[in-house]
Amino acid sequence: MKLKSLLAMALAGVMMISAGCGGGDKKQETKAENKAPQKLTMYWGALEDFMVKDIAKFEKATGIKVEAVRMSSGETLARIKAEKNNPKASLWFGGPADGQIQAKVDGLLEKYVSPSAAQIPDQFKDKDGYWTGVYIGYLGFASNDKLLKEKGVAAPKTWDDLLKPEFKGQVVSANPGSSGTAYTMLATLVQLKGEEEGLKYMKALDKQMKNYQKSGTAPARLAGQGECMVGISFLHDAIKYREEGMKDLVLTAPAEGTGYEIGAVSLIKGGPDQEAAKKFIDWCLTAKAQEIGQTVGSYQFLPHPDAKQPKQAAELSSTKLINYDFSWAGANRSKLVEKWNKTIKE
Ligand code: S7P
Repeated sequence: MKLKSLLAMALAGVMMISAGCGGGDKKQETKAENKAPQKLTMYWGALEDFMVKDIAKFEKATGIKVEAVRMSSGETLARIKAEKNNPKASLWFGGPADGQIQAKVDGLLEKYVSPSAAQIPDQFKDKDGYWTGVYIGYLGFASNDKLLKEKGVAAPKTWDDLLKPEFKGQVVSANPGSSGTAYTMLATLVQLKGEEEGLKYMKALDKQMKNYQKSGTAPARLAGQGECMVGISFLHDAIKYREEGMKDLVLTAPAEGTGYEIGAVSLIKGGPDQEAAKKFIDWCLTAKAQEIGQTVGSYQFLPHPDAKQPKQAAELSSTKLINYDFSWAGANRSKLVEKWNKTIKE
């Protein structure tokens, strides 16, 4: 009996010691984890200077270290698809919501209803909570006034004006497969004219093209540099380039109505650092964070009712917009791009 109780006591002692040791290690581990700076990897769809400024502010506010890669919408969508089983990034910021809606439909996003999203009006966020709007941009024509004057032609005022002989070989757009901007154009024309007529129009427009760019900001820049007469881009980008010195840029928007983007933010399914990603979403939806873009020339309208709208965008406020159907445009992105590719090759 004596031996038995001694053994029992000794065993209990060993158990206490090992429990004590384990607890100590855990405490140390937790301490180490708390000390390690949180990090976040994101894919970014807006301009680089906006990315650098936004991230610097977020890092300063939270101490979270951010790594970001700037890509066009089609590239981001393809990357997230390819990484589906081993996601490398947790967050997708910017670029027209269409890309993120396609990602939602393809099961690549995680629902996240940020407390900050309560402030964002319903028309600028997903009813199911998969994406939320961070800015709004209008599509249009950025023309080079000097080139127009040399040829004695007026800046285009309708979509059909782009098909005039004087613009042959003088129009630049991005490719709807890679670019969110160019996809907004494709989806706009299909919504305005119906699928058959819309694709017919795109085929006729293809004959007017000087070339297709990867990113939708390039056409406005190329028009500003005198490389083409007309670039199809979001108009806030043309305002930025004009302000940066491309004084020959003139802005027009199609009279029959134009499409627009809701630049969105969303959480990538299964990505690392989900907590940090949620913190970024909470932060970027605040009025103060939404105002950062305009400090570096990103003049999109802002969905937060308390955010100060960029005064540079005021010249766009009379633009006639179509009733752009984001759910349709997003869910049909891949299919429509395929049809466009087939149409222009025929
Ligand atoms: O940040 C300017 C901006 O126009 O860039 C995005 C634009 O679609 C470029 O991306 P793509 O290369 O995919 O076309 C817009 O979201 C944004 O307003």
